[in-house]
Amino acid sequence: MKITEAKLVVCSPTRNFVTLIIYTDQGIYGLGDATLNGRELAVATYLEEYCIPCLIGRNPFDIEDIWQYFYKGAYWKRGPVTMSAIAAIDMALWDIKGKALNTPVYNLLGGKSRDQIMVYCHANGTDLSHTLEVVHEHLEMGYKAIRVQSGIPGIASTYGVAAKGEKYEPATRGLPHESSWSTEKYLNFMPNLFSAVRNKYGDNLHLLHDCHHRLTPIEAARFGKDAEPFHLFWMEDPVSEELQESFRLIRNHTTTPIAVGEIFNSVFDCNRLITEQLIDYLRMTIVHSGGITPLQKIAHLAEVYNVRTGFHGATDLSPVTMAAALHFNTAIHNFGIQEHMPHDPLVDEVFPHDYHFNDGFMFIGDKPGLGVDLDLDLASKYPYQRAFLPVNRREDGTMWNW
Ligand code: GCO
Ligand code: MG
Repeated sequence: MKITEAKLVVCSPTRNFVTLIIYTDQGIYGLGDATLNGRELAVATYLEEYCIPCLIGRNPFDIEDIWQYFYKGAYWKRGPVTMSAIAAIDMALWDIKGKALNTPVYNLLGGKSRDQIMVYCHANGTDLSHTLEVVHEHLEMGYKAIRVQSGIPGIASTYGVAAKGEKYEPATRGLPHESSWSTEKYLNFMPNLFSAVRNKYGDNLHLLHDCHHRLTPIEAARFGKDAEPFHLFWMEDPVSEELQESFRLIRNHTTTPIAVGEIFNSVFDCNRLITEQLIDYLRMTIVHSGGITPLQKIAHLAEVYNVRTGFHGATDLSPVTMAAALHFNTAIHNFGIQEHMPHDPLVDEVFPHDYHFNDGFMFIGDKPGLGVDLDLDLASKYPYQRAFLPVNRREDGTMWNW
């Protein structure tokens, strides 16, 4: 089998997605997601100018070799743009291999370790009582694990919360919005929210929270300690991730489990976190970390050190990534949980897929390959629209992590 052609589809059915389609001389094609929120065209150009010309004529079954060709062969290793581009190629090749062998991708990754994938959803409220209402709505939908984010008294806007009545979406059209931040107000407020959720809904619910990179290590240590009575499933991204040693300081102070990794793109972002057992859940995502091929190696390393997966699953990852993640989660032993932020129904129409949600779990179908397609006619009706993630400043105007 040979790769004959590859093309990119950049579309915006409510939000932007970049999709790579690789075609072969046997009529089989594969899909890969290359979406990097707010930087979509950088990845599309990288693929178009530098990767696609080198793909033509290769045997799509040689997944490892093709991966190394684009990773080692570029000389300029790592980085989110490069790794998202390689991920799209990798996903599409696994899709092709599954279709060619007439089997779902999870069978190529070791077979089924489980039949259902536990997911967590987002309960985002403008204030404490609104957040409690939204938790209730999600419990009614059957979710067993819920991430709570809330507006904070005295802070005009914060991560993860939309205006009342609107659906939360990280990126917005036009230039970046600015939000403001006060660590002090946040740290004082959060334990009240966790306590209110436990008082109202009891202990069975898995309770999660995303600090979204905003604390220093010692502040994160206080956050984790204050949260201990409410036994969180995890605190996510407590600190900015560049410095792996930060996590030792947090770890030394608290038993609240730690999740990190949604912006990681290589094993070298997390090798110490894993081998020194500084975290509990790895949130790397297939699209931003080079694809299924490298993540399989990372997940196997993590298994040895009792680190489980908890893959990123926000709406800025397309249904192609969600399908790839579900195959992956089905196969690996050390699966922990999967994030589920449902796509707009229009996105599901543009990307018809073979997975579904029921009563707190996701189920992957048994179509060959990844089990996702792209409706090209429908996609062409929604052209790319520039959108950015917000930026964030402290109350005195200093730029801060968003
Ligand atoms: C999450 C994430 C997202 C990111 C988004 C950025 O845990 O779901 O933090 O909401 O902010 O993916 O594009
Ligand atoms: Mg997050």
